[in-house]
Amino acid sequence: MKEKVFIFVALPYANGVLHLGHIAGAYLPYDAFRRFMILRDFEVISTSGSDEHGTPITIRAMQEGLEPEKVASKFHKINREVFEKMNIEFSSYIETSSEIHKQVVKDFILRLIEKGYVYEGTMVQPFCPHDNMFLPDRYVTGKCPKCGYENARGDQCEHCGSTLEPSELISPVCVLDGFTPEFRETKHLFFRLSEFQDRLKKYIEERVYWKDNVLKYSRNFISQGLKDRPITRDLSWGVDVPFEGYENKKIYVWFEALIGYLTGVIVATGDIEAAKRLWKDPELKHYYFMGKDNIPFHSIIWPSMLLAHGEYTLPYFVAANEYLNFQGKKFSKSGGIGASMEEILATYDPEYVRFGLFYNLPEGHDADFSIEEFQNKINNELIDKFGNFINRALILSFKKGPISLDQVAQNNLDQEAEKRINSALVSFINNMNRVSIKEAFKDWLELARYSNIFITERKPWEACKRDDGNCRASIYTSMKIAFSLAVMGQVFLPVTSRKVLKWLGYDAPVPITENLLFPVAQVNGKPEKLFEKIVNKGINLKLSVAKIVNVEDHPNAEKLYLLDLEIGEEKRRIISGIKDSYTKEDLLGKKIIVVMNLKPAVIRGEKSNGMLLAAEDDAGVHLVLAPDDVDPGSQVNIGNLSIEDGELSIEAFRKMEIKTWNNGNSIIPVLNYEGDNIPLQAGGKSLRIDGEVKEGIRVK
Ligand code: B3M
Ligand code: ZN
Repeated sequence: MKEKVFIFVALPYANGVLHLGHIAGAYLPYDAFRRFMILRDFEVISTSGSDEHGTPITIRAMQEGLEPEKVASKFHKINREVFEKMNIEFSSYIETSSEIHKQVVKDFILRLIEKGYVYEGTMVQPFCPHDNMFLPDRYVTGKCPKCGYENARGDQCEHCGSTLEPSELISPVCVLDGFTPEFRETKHLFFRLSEFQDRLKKYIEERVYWKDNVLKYSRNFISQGLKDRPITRDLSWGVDVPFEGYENKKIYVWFEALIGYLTGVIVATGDIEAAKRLWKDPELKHYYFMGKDNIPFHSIIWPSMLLAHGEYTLPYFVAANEYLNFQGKKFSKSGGIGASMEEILATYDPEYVRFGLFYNLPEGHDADFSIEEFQNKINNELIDKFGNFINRALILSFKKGPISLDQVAQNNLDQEAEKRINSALVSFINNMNRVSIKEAFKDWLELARYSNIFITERKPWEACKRDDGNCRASIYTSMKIAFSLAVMGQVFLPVTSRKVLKWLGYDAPVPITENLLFPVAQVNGKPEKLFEKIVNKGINLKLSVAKIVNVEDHPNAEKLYLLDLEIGEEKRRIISGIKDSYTKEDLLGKKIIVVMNLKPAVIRGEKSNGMLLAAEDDAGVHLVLAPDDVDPGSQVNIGNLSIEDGELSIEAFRKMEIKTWNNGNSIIPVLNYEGDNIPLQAGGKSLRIDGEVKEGIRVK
């Protein structure tokens, strides 16, 4: 019988498209670990899902003018597609608004009520008299009482990670209208967290094998004393409270989302009894992956909930990564900093994205992601080192035909290579076992770098010209390195590794062991090139951010404006036919996008030196705007295409298909280039379309 493990990864809020920071912080390390455990012959049940309730969703819904369920199902679908493309897999991926989840939560909470761990109490909560509603969690912001950060949210300070109550914020304001809230008394159900102080302290003390960041945070949390926590909210979107008098309230989103792990196992196994049986087993290990702001919920709250419930074992491992920044700034779904996964996947192969993120995993400390460095790593490391070596080794072996181990007599260089393979494998396995994914990736990468050195020094092609015993040995050893890289690589680059293993004659996944047996070096079918380098193709379209500083009527044309623009140091005048949709006042100060290298034209006696980007639908014309904090004069990037010099004719410009694309968060302009939708960006953020816009409009 296989040993069973659960591997969980935090349920992402369905309020936006996941970005690289999320994927690097939690989902990719999770996926590597999941693949590793399967290849180590564990039976793995893994789960995650969309966290669809709570204020992150309702606030987003309000901003978009949509119902919360619409927002949730929209991002659930998009994020599932992101995972699918990235080959990040789950035994089950739930939605917390599903009936099954609501039922599991209800049963869980009823048991806690029955056992006396949940009680009714009153508390003061911020209330906005203007909106006539209580302001739970993210409906208030203010200064963090712990670190002084100005924009802390009512549930947590993003800056120092402290979990907060809205009443703790200094100078709180309502996010809906900026009003200062009153504080009113309201009743809520409370979870007796204080009851678990001693047991939790002992539990954390025993987790000596956890990483420093998680241990430190958890110890600190406990040392401040565990306090009872309200687990209901004055909200209309969420899981119903199974308690009389709570018809207008919902369960606190964190409290029910954590129970989502149980729902996930029930969905994966098909029934509650099976799930219970597994989870009760004292031998069962469950692992959790997440970003660092989720630590206390997993290392303290969830274990306490499980203890209160009484039927389940506690988390074995809580792993949390630090943050990945984007070109020096913090990723922000709402602030539009950093490309969303949809944008990235529209431009790059998922295996490249996986490689780039493993290379830069924010494990142990924050890391930074830049497009330029990413491209360099793909070209110089993945392709020039790994890809190139695999190619050389496989072609040599293909030409030579099968070589079995007993035919070879290895020389010193081969023996050195064998040692390298073994130590890489041992270290890789140790690191993966300790959930040190980045270290394990380094073991792999080091062997990949060495592979090139080996083949260059060993020169199988020369030995093969002489056709002595060295020829077979050198090819065999090269192939064993290739095999080992592919076996370990199964956890990082699943598609690439499968391809290589298939050429080597392995159709099924190859289990990972310290002693890899490699009886015969052979290649099935002519091996092809593994990768294509990223080349920045050139395009003759120069776009810049321009600020409108003056607007006049065209003296000879009723429908046209003359716009004076400031583009950094440069000043320009263009003519534009947007009078039906914009007044002069609307236009003044706007940061628009101008085609810089268009041949100037004279329109009804006035000279126009450029053209602005705008989209059109039934409602009229909508300007394409630059992100707010990007300065006039900044160049607009078109994916990774390099901008070539030269003047552009209007005909050539019209042939470039610029269109709009719904990226889940908003409608953005993209350039359709050789079949790919390449987002137009300034300052690392997508451009946006002004105003309320329907899907499918085209840039004018
Ligand atoms: N949805 C936090 C987040 O997306 C949260 C995790 C729930 S795991 C039970 O950052
Ligand atoms: Zn803080």
